[in-house]
Amino acid sequence: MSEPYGAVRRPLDRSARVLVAGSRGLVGSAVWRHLAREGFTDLLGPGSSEVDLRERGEVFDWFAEARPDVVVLAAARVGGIKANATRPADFISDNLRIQTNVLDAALEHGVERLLFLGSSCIYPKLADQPIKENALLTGPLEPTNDAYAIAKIAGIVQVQSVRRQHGLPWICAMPTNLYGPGDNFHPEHSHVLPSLLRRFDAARREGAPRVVNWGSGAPRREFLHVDDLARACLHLLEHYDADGPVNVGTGTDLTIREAAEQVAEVVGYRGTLEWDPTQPDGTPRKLLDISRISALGWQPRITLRDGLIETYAWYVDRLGSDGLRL
Ligand code: GFB
Repeated sequence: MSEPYGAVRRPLDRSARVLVAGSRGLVGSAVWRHLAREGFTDLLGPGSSEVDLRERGEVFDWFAEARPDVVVLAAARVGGIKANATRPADFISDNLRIQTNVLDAALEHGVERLLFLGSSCIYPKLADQPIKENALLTGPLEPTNDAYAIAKIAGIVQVQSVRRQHGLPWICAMPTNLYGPGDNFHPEHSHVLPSLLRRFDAARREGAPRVVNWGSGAPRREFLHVDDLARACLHLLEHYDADGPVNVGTGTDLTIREAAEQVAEVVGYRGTLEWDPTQPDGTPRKLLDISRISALGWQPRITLRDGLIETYAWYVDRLGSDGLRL
């Protein structure tokens, strides 16, 4: 049998100095927890008060001092459909600057191993489903997040260019829609699952008879728990070395309406779910083909239901009993 595309066995030294860029965010904090659990002893994750990754000089000074061996580039300006649609200039500018600075500094300081994290929104709006990695740059993007997607595509091409020009084994992973403990629960700017957890929790506490969600409820989405992504990140760093990005997802999706029903059940909200068609639906479907990473030996482990229960518990714990502090 032929080897899977890009397959290698290249374990990372547990004493390697690893920069987790974006270590305070949803993805970075999960990657940090996973690496610590796996025995990594020299993790670095400067916060934005230490290094503003948008500032080139600060990033280069930090690299000169810290000299990491490995970089996981999980830092990004992220948000849900409305944040992307209303602040595209911030999304393209911040993300281009963050990733260009970190990738350039990593190159200048000879970082051997690097993983860049993109997003499933890099693929064309109407790509064939499930979406294979080779769908990249084959059609127009979803307009609600084209600025973010273009920045992420630029990051992929920069990593590929470094591979080609400098021969470094840097790689890219493309996660599907993520959720989990540590997510942003802002009512307007967050992604759909934290938004719904917060809205249904408030409605249950207030005894509201109905909640109104955005859009038609018909779009389909795939949701991956961020701890599953964190395992995938280390797995790819140790088992993958090729030019093409690698999708990371669950391989199954559901409608937003079905997702909302699951959230209502987890929260214990028994009122009516209504839909506001004046709000954007975004892309109709975004299901990743995960055969590339599956062939490398990674599978998701956390079901949506278990993940929602855990994320809701984290939210309630974080907020205390009044549910109003975020
Ligand atoms: O998670 P979400 O904001 O991002 O929205 P996208 C997913 C779907 O849920 C859309 C619907 O069809 C929304 O209209 N939805 C229903 C809601 N109620 C709500 C709500 O209260 N809040 C939110 N946020 N959505 C993002 C991209 O797209 O996905 C980013 O904008 C990124 O670039 C991210 O790629 C993973 O899946 O539509």
